[in-house]
Amino acid sequence: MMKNIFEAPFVREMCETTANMYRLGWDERNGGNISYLLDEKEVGEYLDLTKVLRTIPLMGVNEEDFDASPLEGKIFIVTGTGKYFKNVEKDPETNLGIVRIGKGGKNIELLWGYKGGGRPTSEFPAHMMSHIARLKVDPENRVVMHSHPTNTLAMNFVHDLDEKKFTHTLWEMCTECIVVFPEGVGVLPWMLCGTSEIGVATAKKMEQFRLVVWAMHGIYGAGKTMDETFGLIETVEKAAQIYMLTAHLPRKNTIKDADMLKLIELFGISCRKDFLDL
Ligand code: 2HA
Ligand code: ZN
Repeated sequence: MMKNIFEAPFVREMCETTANMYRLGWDERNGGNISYLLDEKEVGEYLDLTKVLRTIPLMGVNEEDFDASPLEGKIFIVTGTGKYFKNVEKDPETNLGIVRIGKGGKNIELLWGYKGGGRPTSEFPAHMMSHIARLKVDPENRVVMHSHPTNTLAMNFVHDLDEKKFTHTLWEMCTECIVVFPEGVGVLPWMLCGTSEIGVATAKKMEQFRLVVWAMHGIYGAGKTMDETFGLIETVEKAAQIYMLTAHLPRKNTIKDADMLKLIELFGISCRKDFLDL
């Protein structure tokens, strides 16, 4: 007896996370996308893995510059292209899909979802390349998340986009920022989204960072769990909010770099020391 896929923890997590992100105002219309690497054995409790509903080519992507073969056979649950985060919870089968990367990484096999002819997010190349990059650094990485958080975006328009300066300002805005993302935040200039080019650039940053800002577009996060990944973006967004609430006001107090270093020592972790001014 197969278990009910609508009750699968990974489907529930996708529903809850997209609903939270929508309610926070981060994912208007079809903005944002999530991909989540699943455990084959666990998925097998809910779906017959020999039953492929549809084979979907890796659309809009030049075969020579997007090689998904390192992910061959891996199964992901992914938000659908053109679908709204607002609607995932009430209709996961239309708005989400469970896909397996096909032979040679040339296509994907739909195992569940995308009811009515959907397909994975237009940012699928950036997601898959980010998974490949993160798995090399952290074999336990499972989640890649893209979103348009309001204050993070606002900050892109008024703050220097230099990685060190951008990270430093975020670290200064909340005491725990440096502990949550000690490696800092990668920043890409404005680039055309949905392309392999932005996927390659994002994945390159993902070798160093779990967070990558797409200037004047949004942010990418990666992590072992949905909570870790959401928490990373949430913490950046909180810091950006405090920055946007205070940037135009005279600054009377600040968290000093020497104090940030004390935090790093207290938590026994290492950080991008070259992002501090000591
Ligand atoms: O999926 O956010 O970057 C819609 C987007 C594209
Ligand atoms: Zn986007």
